[in-house]
Amino acid sequence: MKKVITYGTFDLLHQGHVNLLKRAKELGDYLIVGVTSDSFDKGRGKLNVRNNVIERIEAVRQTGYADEIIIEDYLGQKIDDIQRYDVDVFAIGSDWEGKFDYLNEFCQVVYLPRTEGISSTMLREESSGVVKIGVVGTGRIARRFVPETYVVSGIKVSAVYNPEKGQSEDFAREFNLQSYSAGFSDFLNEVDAVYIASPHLTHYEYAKQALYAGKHVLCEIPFMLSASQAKELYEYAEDNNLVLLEASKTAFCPSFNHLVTLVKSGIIGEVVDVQASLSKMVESPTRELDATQAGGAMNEHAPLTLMAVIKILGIDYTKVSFRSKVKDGADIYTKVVLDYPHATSSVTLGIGVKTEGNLIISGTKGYVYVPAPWWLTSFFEVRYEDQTKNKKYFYSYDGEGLRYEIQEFTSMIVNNRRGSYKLSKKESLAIAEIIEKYNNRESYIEI
Ligand code: C2G
Repeated sequence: MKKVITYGTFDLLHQGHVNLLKRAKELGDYLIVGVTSDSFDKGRGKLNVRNNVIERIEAVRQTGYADEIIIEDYLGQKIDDIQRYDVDVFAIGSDWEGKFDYLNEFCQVVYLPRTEGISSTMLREESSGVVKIGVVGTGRIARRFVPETYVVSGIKVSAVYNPEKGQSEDFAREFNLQSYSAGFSDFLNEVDAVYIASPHLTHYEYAKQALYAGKHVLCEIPFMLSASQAKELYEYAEDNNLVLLEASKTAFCPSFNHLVTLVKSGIIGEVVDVQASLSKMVESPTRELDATQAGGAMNEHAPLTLMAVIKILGIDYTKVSFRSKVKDGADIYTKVVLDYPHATSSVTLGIGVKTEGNLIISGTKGYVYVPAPWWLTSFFEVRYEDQTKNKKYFYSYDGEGLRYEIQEFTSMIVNNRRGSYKLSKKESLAIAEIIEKYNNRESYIEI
């Protein structure tokens, strides 16, 4: 019996896929189809796959060509499969011409003609169009954001806004965008959504204007410096069927998501303490150390660290208190203690004080250790008294890591989803509330 194997994502299964499967089947007697797992596709930068793995497997099954369907979950698996299933022919579409020649060592490799004029990407774009997003602000994070959108299908940066004409034009030239500096409403007319990466104190106004103009908003951290402003905008977005998402990048990273689900599944028992720290030294004069521009360790670093605490312990804390070391009006170091009915937590934040940048979640059975920089989580370890039970988890943290929040934002727009379980409105509001309490100097001690 001649065995053939082929692989694919088979998203929004179309005639091109059907032709390919038919041709592959004709090469032998028995066809094995490897359908990529959702995590494998994420890992190789296919971030906007519409159908989940179950739907994609079902679609392949319904073509009637597959004698057996397997899941492709890791790089290098093709070599294992070919040997394990004693495969004679590996077949794949001609868009991969030459890319799988290394499999010749294990079986015959055949590149089959690709069907022209149809692709999953085309279908995805046709079904929902491409979200045109405008960037507000031209600083470091905005500069990192634009290239990250290139790997997410279904979204395209088309315009940039900065009231400083020169800066807007430079940015526009660098990334081939439409530049706006005078009219914010002209800029809004050009786009479907905005990414706000402007100075902290401008977030609320820009977000509000964008929402009022009917645009979806992805807003950098610190999202809003007041809970009432955040609440007002979330309510407006909800009433007007718009997406408003806090760009807390780590909240959307696969590794962090997995960490949260593992902890919530009880692998370290009952969680008793979460300690998250983050320090980044900056040199004065800079906006980050300027109290009049909402600088300081708390405003800069609390959003990500509090997000981690809240994702693990929830929003129902019983008490919050703050300790800060202040220089020229801005906190260069702040420690926040957040108590819960049966647990405690702390976040330590430095901007003019250097401290560790790890995340430790302690439980009654063990603890999770995420080394610095935990917010770019690509590795963590679950540790126990009996060290033979320790387990290390590794992930790929691709690019600048902004692609995950961009993917979530795009998916919310396209799939008409207005909330994200990865960072819910309630969680985002709780973070804004704690930051506001700090800025109002509630339960605050200067050291
Ligand atoms: N295909 C085709 N004609 C099209 C579109 C796709 O013949 N118009 C073929 C592709 O060449 C591939 C298969 O259909 O052989 C599945 O395509 P995708 O779902 O896009 O999967 P792909 O990303 O090519 O994954 O490990 C996975 C494999 O490397 C292939």
